[in-house]
Amino acid sequence: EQIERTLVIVKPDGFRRGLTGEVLRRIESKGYVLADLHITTPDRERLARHYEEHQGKPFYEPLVDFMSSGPATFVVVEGHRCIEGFRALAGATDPTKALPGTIRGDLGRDWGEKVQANIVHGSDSPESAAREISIWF
Ligand code: YYY
Ligand code: MG
Repeated sequence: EQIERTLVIVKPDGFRRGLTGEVLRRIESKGYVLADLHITTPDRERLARHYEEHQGKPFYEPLVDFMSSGPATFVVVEGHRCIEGFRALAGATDPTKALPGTIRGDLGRDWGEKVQANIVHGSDSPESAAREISIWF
């Protein structure tokens, strides 16, 4: 059986709120491995490639503004079925709707802003994971 790799980002809101360690703790407690990691303020050029599927949507510009607003932690996570597994840990995109027990449900909320500041990103498929890891690593 093949070990998957997924790209996790602890977004600038998570970094500012001091939640990076808490997110990494949850990933490790689940049994996944932190294979690589770095902290950087994401540049708009790489964000445009990362979020290319969302270009033209109403939340796209606020999303890129938010994501480039400060440091974020980029993590390659490894483990069997970790792509689906991390999405389950993260919870629903809208932190108000995300179930308690998930990262977004336990740690996130709506801040009345245009963009959903939802603490984490996780790749949604093996193809996205490979593409996103190649952008940031
Ligand atoms: O994969 P995931 O992060 O759960 O959601 P996507 O639909 O890929 O959207 C990416 C990113 O865009 C989301 O994490 C927050 C933001 N966003 C938003 O601000 N408002 C929306 N209606 C949808 C997405
Ligand atoms: Mg997505």
